[in-house]
Amino acid sequence: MVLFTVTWKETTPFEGQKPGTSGLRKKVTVFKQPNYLHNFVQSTFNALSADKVKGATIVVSGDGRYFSKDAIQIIIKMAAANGVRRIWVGQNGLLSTPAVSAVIRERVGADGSKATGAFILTASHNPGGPHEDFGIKYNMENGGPAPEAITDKIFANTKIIKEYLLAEDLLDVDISVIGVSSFDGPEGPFDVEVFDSTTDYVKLMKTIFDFESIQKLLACPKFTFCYDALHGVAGIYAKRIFVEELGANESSLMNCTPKEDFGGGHPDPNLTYAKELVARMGLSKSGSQGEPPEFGAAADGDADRNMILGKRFFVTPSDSVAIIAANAVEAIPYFSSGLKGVARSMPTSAALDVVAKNLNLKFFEVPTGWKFFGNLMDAGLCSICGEESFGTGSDHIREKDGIWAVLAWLSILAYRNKDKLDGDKLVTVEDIVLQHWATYGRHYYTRYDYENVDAGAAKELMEHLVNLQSSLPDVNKIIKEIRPDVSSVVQADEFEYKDPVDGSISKHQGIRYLFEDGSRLVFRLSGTGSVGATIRVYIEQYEKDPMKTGRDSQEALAPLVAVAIKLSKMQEFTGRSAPTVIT
Ligand code: G16
Repeated sequence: MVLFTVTWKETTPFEGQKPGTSGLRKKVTVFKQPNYLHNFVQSTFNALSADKVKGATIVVSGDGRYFSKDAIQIIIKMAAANGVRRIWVGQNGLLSTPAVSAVIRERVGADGSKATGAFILTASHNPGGPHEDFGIKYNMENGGPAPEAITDKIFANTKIIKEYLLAEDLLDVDISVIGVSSFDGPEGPFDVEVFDSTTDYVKLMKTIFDFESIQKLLACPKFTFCYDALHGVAGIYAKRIFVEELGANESSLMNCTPKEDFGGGHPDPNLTYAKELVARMGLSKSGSQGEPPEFGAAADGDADRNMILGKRFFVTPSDSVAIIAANAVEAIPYFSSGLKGVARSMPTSAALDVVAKNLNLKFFEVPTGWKFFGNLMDAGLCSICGEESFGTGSDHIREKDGIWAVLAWLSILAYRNKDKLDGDKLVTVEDIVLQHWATYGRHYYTRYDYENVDAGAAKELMEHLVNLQSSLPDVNKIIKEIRPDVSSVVQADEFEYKDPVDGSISKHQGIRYLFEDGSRLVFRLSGTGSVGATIRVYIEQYEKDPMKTGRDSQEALAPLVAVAIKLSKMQEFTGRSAPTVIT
């Protein structure tokens, strides 16, 4: 047994260690400052109840971005010093965010141990590398992100921290090799177990989906498939599930080797950043080379987000969750006994609301941030949920799940095509979406992102939009001057949420302008950036008439977009004449 000692190290607080929508995200250069990561980790240990630290089993891993390997060794040494019994690390420090959630909930150690939490090392869809982003967040025993009560405590602790505990002489653990390293400290034994990153997750997926029917679909020569991991951690799951388990051709995988800097790209699965996939699917302006595949999908760095594409066809995330919910009971064995309820984040389009109403399902609208779905799921109120920000998932874990979303779509396609695999024509992604619109109507939807705007200017713009809300007649006067053809605002407010399970209230969760015809304009500041501010403008319009659901969405939404930009005085406040990203 290798011995280690514990040292109290003096430190002083850093400003700005407030966890955002999903943990603390900053530039690597910020994280690399002496004691910066240590302060946050110790503040987290201090925010947890003693039984979740002393003698506990904690997972540490992430999307493998630059600085992860150093961070893992630091956290191991701090965990040992804080009396943690055992650390579980995915091989090479890799675990997708959904896989971490699955490991917390499902994995049982050789001695019967279960994890009570996890440090997830990721900045999600933000770029990686020495000059890019790093991030850390803590997930709880239910597998979901720490609730605000805990993140507030962490933040409060970071402001007063004076010392942290470190097992300085603990040797670095080789995280590339599966196995257990055992140590002995002042409080007893301490183990680090490196395990296979995919096993627990794959096992869980097999209990949810009918792999055999997906296999048949993928084996059909008429069904062509491709998957782009954007060099994030999804690649290792894609190889294991799509190729080894389901029989897809290895050539259907794009950018599936995880890289510390995501190959220099922006690992955000949207129409702007997933360029290679978008071109392969025939969706780029320059057209495609050759016939695009029938189905394409992408993931972000930590594989919790997803983008679903058909041949020359984009499925909005808001439509995607609505379509999965509408088809789940028939197409996905896990849901065969019915859905407990469905939920979406506030800025997500109301496509899911219409499905919930038609199928008579419980429905919830929560603020942005996956943690809000967790309470509903723990209380048995929600089976499927999703967000406009390319997040979709279910109560199988407590994180959104990029690979799950792809398997859900493949299941729907397999179900719809089960009698057609030998025929002339398959039901396509586009067919499924068009049929959905014909049944439920279409929510035209777009999001404009203004990235890296001056934080002061963004704040002023938001204040301006709140001030405007005090007089609806004035708002409507301005709107009519901009576009007389746009309907009138009937309600304007800041979204506030009362959690139906614990009664907690979250205020200031986005500025809403709701129109008489069901259209909506929503404005909010991103909570996941690492520098400056990102303003998000969400624009939505409902069309029930099946004859009018086939328009180009940017064209259909042009009047509302004009209103959103002028009403918010976007150019005056930010100096920006165009958004950075349109989805
Ligand atoms: C995180 C949360 C999501 C949320 C998103 C919003 O995603 O987990 O639930 O929708 O942030 O981002 P923003 O505040 O920038 O609009 P992720 O994938 O970054 O962890």
